[in-house]
Amino acid sequence: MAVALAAGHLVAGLVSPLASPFLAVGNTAIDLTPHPVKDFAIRTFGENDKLVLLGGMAVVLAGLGVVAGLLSRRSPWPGIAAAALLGLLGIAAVLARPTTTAWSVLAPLASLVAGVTAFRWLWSLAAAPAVAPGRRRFLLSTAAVAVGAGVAALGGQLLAGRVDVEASRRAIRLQPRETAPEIPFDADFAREGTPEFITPNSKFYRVDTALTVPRLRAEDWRMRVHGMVDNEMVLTYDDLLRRPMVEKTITLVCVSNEVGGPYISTSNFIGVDLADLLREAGVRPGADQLATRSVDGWTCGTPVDSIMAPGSNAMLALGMNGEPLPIERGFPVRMVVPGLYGYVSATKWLVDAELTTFDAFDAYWAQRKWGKKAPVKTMSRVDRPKSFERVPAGRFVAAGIAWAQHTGVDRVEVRVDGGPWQEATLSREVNVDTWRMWRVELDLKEGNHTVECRATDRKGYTQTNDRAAPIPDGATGWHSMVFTSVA
Ligand SMILES: Nc1nc2c(c(=O)[nH]1)N[C@H]1C(S)=C(S)[C@@H](COP(=O)(O)O)O[C@H]1N2
Ligand SMILES: [Mo]
Repeated sequence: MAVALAAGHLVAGLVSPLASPFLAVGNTAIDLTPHPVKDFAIRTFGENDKLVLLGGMAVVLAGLGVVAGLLSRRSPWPGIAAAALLGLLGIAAVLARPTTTAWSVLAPLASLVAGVTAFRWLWSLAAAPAVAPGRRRFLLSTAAVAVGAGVAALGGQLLAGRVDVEASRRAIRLQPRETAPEIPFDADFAREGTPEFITPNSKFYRVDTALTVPRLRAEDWRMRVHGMVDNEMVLTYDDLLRRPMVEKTITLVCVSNEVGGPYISTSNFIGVDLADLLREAGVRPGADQLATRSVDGWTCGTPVDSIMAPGSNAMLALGMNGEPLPIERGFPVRMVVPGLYGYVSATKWLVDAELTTFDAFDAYWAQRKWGKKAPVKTMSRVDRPKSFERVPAGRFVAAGIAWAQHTGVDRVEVRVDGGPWQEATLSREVNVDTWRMWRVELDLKEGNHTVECRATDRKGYTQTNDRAAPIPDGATGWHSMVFTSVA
């Protein structure tokens, strides 16, 4: 089993890292996992969900290896059949990946051949008369094969990492012509429990389907703008650097965020105006969807309207908080469109943009029955008190965040134990595309309490308390927190 996986990983390192059968099976598993399981994995393992998946696969494969070995005590055929079947599964997984190239199939083929050959050879040694020299020879050969597999796997890993993305990233200097306005000191209530206004890059939430982070150098980056356009374009990273560079403070939200969830962060994004670029390409009438594709094959569909509207602030982002995009954030280039959830707007490792229609094409999550269009819903969250926190009775300051992206938060109200709504104080607004913090002074009697909040946006819409799940197009409901006041 180890030899098969390692041989495939090594050949994939040479021809195309994502063709590694182990990774291809993992990526296919991610694509096929039903929502509840995916949500459970994200909730339970957070950013370690991918490591857990790979580890789980390794355990299952090792178990299959043990079973195949036990079944092969009299005849080698069960083991050979198992190696061949798993090899075929690897080939199928690699062929089904959207990133497959002509050479990709060599990697799972290497797995199949190496797996069957190694098994047959070791089996013939094991089947030799059970005398001491034969036994020793078998054990030594098995150890040698295991070491060889380790070396091959490591080699594949090194080959896959030979693209020096870190150096490419370090060499880049981004100088926005127009920088984002300074964040005022009263834009957050961090001392009272809200997040800091700008999320440090290392603390920004992360959500994507990429089992391994794509490694793409800025020098090698190309993006084709095509489909329903008058002038097809192929852009390089230098082409983008030559365009007017802007910096904008924008909040990003994930549709998978449950009421009260953590998948929201804010950054100073540096990049070029996306609407200008599409105007140059000349969008043909009728093209209502911008279908974008990541180098790892993930796709995204964005309403063209949302990008072209005056003041949309849609951009191709090259940087975050003064530095080039971190690699897991989509280096070298990602998309950002305020007002839309990330899965319909924020393509990372962006390499292709096609103007098309919503009728003609369904992107990754639309194929899985999520909303095709998904504007961010007006929301608020309690950050203090924390769940089941014990706080002193009497005067207490509750605090949290609210967002009504691209519209603006007008008001946040808070109530305790179903009592009267009390208007919270809002932090200074930075712009309508970012979150806003709230705080409110409460007078609490000793005992258990529930605090709830609800936001009203500038269109006059007040958050509904009707509970909706994140799927298909964003959760609704008031966030509430149960806590205790003690003397
Ligand atoms: N290539 C790629 N881009 C992607 C995704 C993905 O799975 N693959 N996920 C999207 C989703 S669902 C969200 S919420 C945002 C999250 O961006 P972040 O990880 O930088 O916070 O990226 C979007 N861009
Ligand atoms: Mo998301």
